[in-house]
Amino acid sequence: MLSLQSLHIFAAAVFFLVTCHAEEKCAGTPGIPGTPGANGLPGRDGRDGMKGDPGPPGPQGPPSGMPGLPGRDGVPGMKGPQGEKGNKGERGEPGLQGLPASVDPEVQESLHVLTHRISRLEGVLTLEGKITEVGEKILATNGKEVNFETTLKACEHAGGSISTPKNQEENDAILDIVKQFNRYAYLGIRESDVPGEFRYLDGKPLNYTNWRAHEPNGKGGENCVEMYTDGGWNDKKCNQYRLTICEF
Ligand SMILES: [Ca+2]
Repeated sequence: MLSLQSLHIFAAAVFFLVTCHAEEKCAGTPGIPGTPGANGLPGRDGRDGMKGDPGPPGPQGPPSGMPGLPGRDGVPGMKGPQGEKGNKGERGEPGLQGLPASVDPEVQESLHVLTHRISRLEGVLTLEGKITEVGEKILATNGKEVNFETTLKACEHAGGSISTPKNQEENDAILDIVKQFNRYAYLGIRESDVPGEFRYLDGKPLNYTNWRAHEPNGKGGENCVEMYTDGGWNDKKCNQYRLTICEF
C-alpha cells in the first residue's frame, strides 16, 4: 500500500520527467489519472452540538419507597349546628337498697343538724318580728294591703295560705300582727251560699269564731271576714284593701 509520502515523491518524479520546460510550450497528452488515494486517518472530534429538546416523560415506575409522615393537623373548623335530640335511653338497673331513714345514722345526723339550724333561724326571724310562731303554724306578712283575692294569690305564691284562726291562740297571734301594723286583715273565711253562714275556704264549718257584737250583719252582702285591731271579726265586702297575713 502506498503511503502519503510515496505519493508526493511520485508526483515530483512525474514533474521532472516532463521533457519540456515552462519557458516553452509543451503539447503532450494528458496522463492517465492516478488511482484514488486511500482514506486518510479519522479526523478529530468536532465541537459538541446544541442541547436537544427534552424527551417525552417516561412511564411511571412501580410503587416503591416508604410513605411519608402524616402532615400536621389543620385549623379546627367552625362548630356545626346542634344535632337532633337522641332517643331516651333505657331505664338503668335499680341501685342497692339502702337503710330505712329511721335507722340510717347518716340520715338521722343530717336531720338533727337541719332541725337545729332551722330552729335557730326561726329564733332570729321571730326576734326581728318577721314571723310569729303559733303551734305548728308560722304567720308572716309582707306589709302590703290588697283585696281578698290578691291576698289569696300572694300567700299561695309564697307557698302558704291566708291566715285562718282556728282557736284563740291563733287568733291572738294574728292579732299581734294586726296591732303591729295597725291595719285590719282579711281571714281565710268566706260566706257560703247560705246568707249569714260562714265557712273555711275548703268548705268545712267553722270550729272557732270571734265575731264582734252584732256581726255578721251583711246578710249575703258581705262575703269576706276581716279582723279588727281588737281581734274581733266583722263580715265585710271582699274588695277592700287589707293587710296581707299568711300562714305556713
Ligand atoms: Ca259586717
